[in-house]
Amino acid sequence: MVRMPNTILVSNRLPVRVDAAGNPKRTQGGLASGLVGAGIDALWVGWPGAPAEQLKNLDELRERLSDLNVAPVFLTKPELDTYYEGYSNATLWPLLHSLASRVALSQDWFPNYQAVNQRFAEVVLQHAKPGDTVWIHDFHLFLLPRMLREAGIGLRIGFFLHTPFPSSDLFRILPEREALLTGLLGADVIGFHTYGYLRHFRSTLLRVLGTESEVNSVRQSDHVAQLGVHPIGHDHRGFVAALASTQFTQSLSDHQMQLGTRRLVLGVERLDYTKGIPQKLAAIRQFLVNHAEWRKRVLFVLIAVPSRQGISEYDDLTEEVQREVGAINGDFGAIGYVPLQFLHQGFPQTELAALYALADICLVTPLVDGMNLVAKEYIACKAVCEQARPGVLVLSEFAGAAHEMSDALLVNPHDVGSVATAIATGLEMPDLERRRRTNAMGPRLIRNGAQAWARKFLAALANAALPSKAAPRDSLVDLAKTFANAVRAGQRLALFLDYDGTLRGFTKNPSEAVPSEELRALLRDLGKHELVHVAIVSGRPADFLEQHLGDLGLDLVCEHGYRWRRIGSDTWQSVQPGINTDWKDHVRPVLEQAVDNTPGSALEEKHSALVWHYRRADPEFGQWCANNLLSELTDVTASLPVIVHHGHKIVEIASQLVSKGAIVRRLIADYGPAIALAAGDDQTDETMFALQSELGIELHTVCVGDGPSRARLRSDITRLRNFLESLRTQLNG
Ligand code: GDG
Repeated sequence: MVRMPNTILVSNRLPVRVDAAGNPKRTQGGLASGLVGAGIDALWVGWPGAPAEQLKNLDELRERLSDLNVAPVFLTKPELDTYYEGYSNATLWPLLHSLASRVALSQDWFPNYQAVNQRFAEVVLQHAKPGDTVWIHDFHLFLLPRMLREAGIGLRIGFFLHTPFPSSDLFRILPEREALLTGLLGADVIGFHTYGYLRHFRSTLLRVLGTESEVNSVRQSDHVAQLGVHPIGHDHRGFVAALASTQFTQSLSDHQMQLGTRRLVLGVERLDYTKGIPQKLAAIRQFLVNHAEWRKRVLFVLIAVPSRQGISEYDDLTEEVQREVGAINGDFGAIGYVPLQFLHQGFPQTELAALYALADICLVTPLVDGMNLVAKEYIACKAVCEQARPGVLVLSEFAGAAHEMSDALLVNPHDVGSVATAIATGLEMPDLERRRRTNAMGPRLIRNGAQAWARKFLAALANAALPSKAAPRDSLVDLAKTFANAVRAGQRLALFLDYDGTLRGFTKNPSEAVPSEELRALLRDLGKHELVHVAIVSGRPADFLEQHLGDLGLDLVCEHGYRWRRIGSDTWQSVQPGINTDWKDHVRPVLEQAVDNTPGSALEEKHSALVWHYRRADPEFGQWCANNLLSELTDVTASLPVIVHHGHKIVEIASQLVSKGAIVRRLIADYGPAIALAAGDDQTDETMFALQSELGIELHTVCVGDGPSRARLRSDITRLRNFLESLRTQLNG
């Protein structure tokens, strides 16, 4: 086994159970054996399954657990009531499964959810070293990735969600939606079972946080979170071992004898409302009504492992199910024939394997399910077990597994009639056809078991860039020193600064994005130095720049270089007098149409440009309308002297002769600096950046943001501001 002491797994529950006498026993869940089978010897951090009040001598227990490579997070009864039963199970679980009517909200739960996530972070950090890999599992710990990142020790952080991720409209119900998403985005890799869940997650980021993402990544100021589809597999090695055991052989022959010539339809699940057990019973009832010929010839065995007992919703469900099971047996049973056995208990894996091997049908009909491993185990068992009878899987379309198992009989579990028909189809299906379906799915499932899943996820995490322990070296910090030295040596310095997205962040309403007093003072101080020239080179109209920056003693350039107002003058002049703007009459109607079609969008008219703003529109619809508009403008502007520019939530049509680059070239000729800097965030700033190879001065170019750019340096608004502040300090010092 490869020893990898630097991997830490974190999940709500540990793969050990502490019994009443305080003795820890390893449990063999799919996840645990998947990870062991993949050769990963990891420390496991989690809750040991009993409230701290019931456990004696916690220090000693911690010691004993460390022998099993396990680090416990002890939780008290009040913490479990709020963090676990409350926020995790009563709020997040139904919400993530899109069962909005079951979502319970209480303001009392989230504070402890946060506090317990913090406790998990503390335990992880007690064991983690820089460079270690931490793999976090499931929705109980949505806040943990960010907490670990903020600890700043340079961990590789992975997160895997075992449930579905719902549509943004549902996720938005949560009062704490921003905190949860921000917490999760602290991870380097975030994994989902299906592409559909990933798509929902991306659209939720956009709608809740306004964060745009790529198909497989989310850029943030401090790191990039990779998004991946990593469908979990079943623990194949565990099943093969069970199939080779004597207990299996014994169970198989016992059950075979009990069944006789009768056919077996099997269901295996936790007793949870997501699993659709009442609907399954309704389908069984309908089948028995519609297919009297099968009565007495088929036996239904439903294994429902007790889950979350003591919670009224689950207890009510158990009662409802037991009542209907009794009713079905009463209605369709006969002397010596009980059609339906409902077993509210767990069984050893060998027993389960024997039932899989014998079952003619496995009925997996959750209303919604992240993946569903029973479906995979059943087919894998049919594929590898020589004694197995051929069988067919009836599978809900709403289980993640349906994406990988198209040779099952796929059903809508809400459509009781169609499930009843699928049971009949499955029972009547020829063995040859059952084997064909198993062979079509089995080999792929076997290759992609839990071990392969863990290996692939950890490989994706290993490829994620390792954050450095120290804060990232900021080349702009060095540049401030270089600039200050040059000025001290008597050289002239010029700063060409875009405004929106460069000096100031965007707001929903552009008129609110005004400079703070600190920013104004900073620009004033820099511009005051006799060897330093500062020009604000913006796309804004003249009156905005005049109003907010006009008293600072700076050169102001508006509308991307259409007009300027030089230091010491109070009038605006056209940079290139006589630019023709007759083209506006052709373009304006197209933009007016876009405003009508896109609620929340608006048209802005500048002297040299027309701008369609869609920052306040629905983000996805706005993007879609912008794409339509751009394709329409391609035709409309083909013969006009304009440039069409798609910027941050804007589409701008501007005169071709106007450019920031052209005006910066003139200002440089005028100032005569030895050294200069141009900073900007969008496509219009690229014309400034293009000058870096053209002019005979040292021009440093800074792109504020992540998009493609020819600028040599990257920054964000805060770091650029820090750079300017550091320059001011050094110039004054
Ligand atoms: C969550 C997600 C996702 C069941 N009864 C017995 C028993 N089992 C085993 C099965 C299977 C496992 O429990 C159940 O896994 P599922 O995937 O079906 O469902 P959840 O428990 O809801 O799991 C789910 C999963 O996480 C993994 O990401 O697929 O969507 O909800 O392995 O065999 N095992 C034994 N006796 C039983 O009586 N020994």
